[in-house]
Amino acid sequence: APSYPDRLNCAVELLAESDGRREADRVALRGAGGQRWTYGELRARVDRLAHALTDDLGIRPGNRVLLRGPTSPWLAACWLAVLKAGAVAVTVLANQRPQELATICALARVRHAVCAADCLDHLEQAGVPGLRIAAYGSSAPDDLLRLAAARPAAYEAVPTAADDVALIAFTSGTTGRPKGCLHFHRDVLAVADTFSARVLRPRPDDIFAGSPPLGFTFGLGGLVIFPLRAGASALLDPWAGPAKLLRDIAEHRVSVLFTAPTAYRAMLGQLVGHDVSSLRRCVSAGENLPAALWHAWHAATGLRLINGIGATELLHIFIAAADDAIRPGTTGVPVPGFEARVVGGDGAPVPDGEPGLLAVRGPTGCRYLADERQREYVRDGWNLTGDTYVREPDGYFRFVARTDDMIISAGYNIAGPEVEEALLRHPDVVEAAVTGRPDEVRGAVVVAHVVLRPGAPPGPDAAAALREFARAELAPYKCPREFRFLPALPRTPTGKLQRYRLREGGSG
Ligand code: 3SK
Repeated sequence: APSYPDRLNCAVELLAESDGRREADRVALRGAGGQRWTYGELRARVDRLAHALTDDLGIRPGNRVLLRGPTSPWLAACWLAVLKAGAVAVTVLANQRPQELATICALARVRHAVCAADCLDHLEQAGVPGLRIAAYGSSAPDDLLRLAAARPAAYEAVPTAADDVALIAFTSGTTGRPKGCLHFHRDVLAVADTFSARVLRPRPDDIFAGSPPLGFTFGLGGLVIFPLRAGASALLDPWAGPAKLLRDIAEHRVSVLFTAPTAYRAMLGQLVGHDVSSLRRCVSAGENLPAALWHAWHAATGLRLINGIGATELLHIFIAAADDAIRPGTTGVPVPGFEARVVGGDGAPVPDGEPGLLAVRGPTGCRYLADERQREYVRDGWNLTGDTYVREPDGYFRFVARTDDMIISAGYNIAGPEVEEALLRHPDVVEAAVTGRPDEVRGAVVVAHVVLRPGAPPGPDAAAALREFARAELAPYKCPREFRFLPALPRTPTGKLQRYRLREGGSG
C-alpha cells in the first residue's frame, strides 16, 4: 500500500509541477466550447479561488463546503481550491432535489455552498438554515469567479494532515437514505496510486473523458484525480448521451474512457461513422459488466474493457484487471494495495467456487458520517460491500449479485445478473433486469423486466419468444415466469439500476 508523509494536502500534490509532467504550458483541463486550461492556468485559478473562499467568504480549515454544479473545469477548480484551503468538499450531484440537498446539508452540517449559477434554484429551495451560497458563472458583482479574479494568483496551501478529512461523498445506494462517506487527503492520492497507477497505468499524453458526474466518486477519480495525478488531460463536460460522447472522443482524441456498462451498450448501437481509434483504455464500473457486452465492445473496437468494482465507501475501484490479465465475465483480482475475500455470514472465508459476501480492505475504507450502518459495513477491519461474489480457484473474483437482490425461489438461490446475461444474448433485448415477486407457494418467482430494441413489438408474442429462449439458456428454476416490457429501466442519477422500483412496479 502507498505511504504518505504526515503533512499532506492532496490538492497540492495533484497540481505540483514535478518531473515535467505538469509543466505550466501542458493542457490540464478541457471544457465545452473549446475551453482549454493549461496546468499553469489551472494552478493560478485554483489559487485565486482559494483566496476568494478564505478572504471573501470566510471559509476556514475544516469547514464543510457543499459543491454543486454540472461537470466543468470550474467545478474541478473549486473542488481543488476547497481542499487547498484546508476545507472539506461535500460533493453532490447537480440534479439532486431540494429535499435531498436539505438532508445532506443537515447530515454534514454544511454552512457554505459553492454552486453553479445555473443550478441554484434547487439549493435555494432546500431552505437550509444559515447556509451561505456562493454562485459561480453568473454576471452578479459578487459572483465567486469575479471575486477570485481580483485575488492573487498564488496561495499558500493549508498544511493539512494526511488523515484530515478532504471529502465527504454521499451515497444513497440504490434504495434511499443517504450516507456520507468521509475520505482523508491520503485516500484521494491512494486511489490514484493503486487502481490508476497500477492497473490503468495512464500516461501524461493521455486525454481522459467519460460520463460519471464529479459528485459521484467514480467520476471524481476517473476525470479529475487520476488525470491530474498522471499529469494528463481531461475533458470535463456533462454527460449528454452516447452520440455526444462519441463525437467528443473523435474531436478531442480521447484515449482513456470512464463510463458504465449501459453507456458502452448505448455507444455500441451508434458506433458506425464515429472515429474511436484514439481510445486505448476503457474502464467500466458502476454496475456489473456482462461478458456478452465485453465481447461485443472488443469485437467492435478491438479494445479490452477494464471492468472494475468500486464503492463510494472505498472511494474508487478495488478489484479490476487490465490487458492480458482480463478474464471476461469476472471483475478481476484485488488491485495492488487491496485485499479481498469471500466470506460467510460469520465473517469466515468460504471455499473458492462458493458464493458469499465480498469483503475488502486496503488503504481506503468506509467511515460513515454518524451512521449506525458503519457497524454493518465494517467488520473486523473488512469492508462488506453488499455484493455476493465467488472467488474462482485461480484467484479471480466473479460477481453474482448485489446481496439484497438474490432471489430465493422454491429453495433455490437465483442470481438476477445471471438470468439477465442470458436474456441479453437475445438479439431483441437491449436491457434486462430480474427481480423476485413474492409468491405463497415458491417464496418468490422470477420476473424479467425487459427493454426491447426499437422496432421489436412488446406483447404476448415477445414474452413467449423470450420464455422459450430462456429455457434453452438456463436451468428451468432460473427461467423468468413473468415478462414485463418497459421503455427504460429506472436508474439512480449516477446510473445504477433501482431494482426496488421494479419490485414496486415502477419504471424509468
Ligand atoms: O459505486 C460504484 O459503483 C463506483 C465504481 C467505481 C468507482 C467508484 C464508485 C463509487
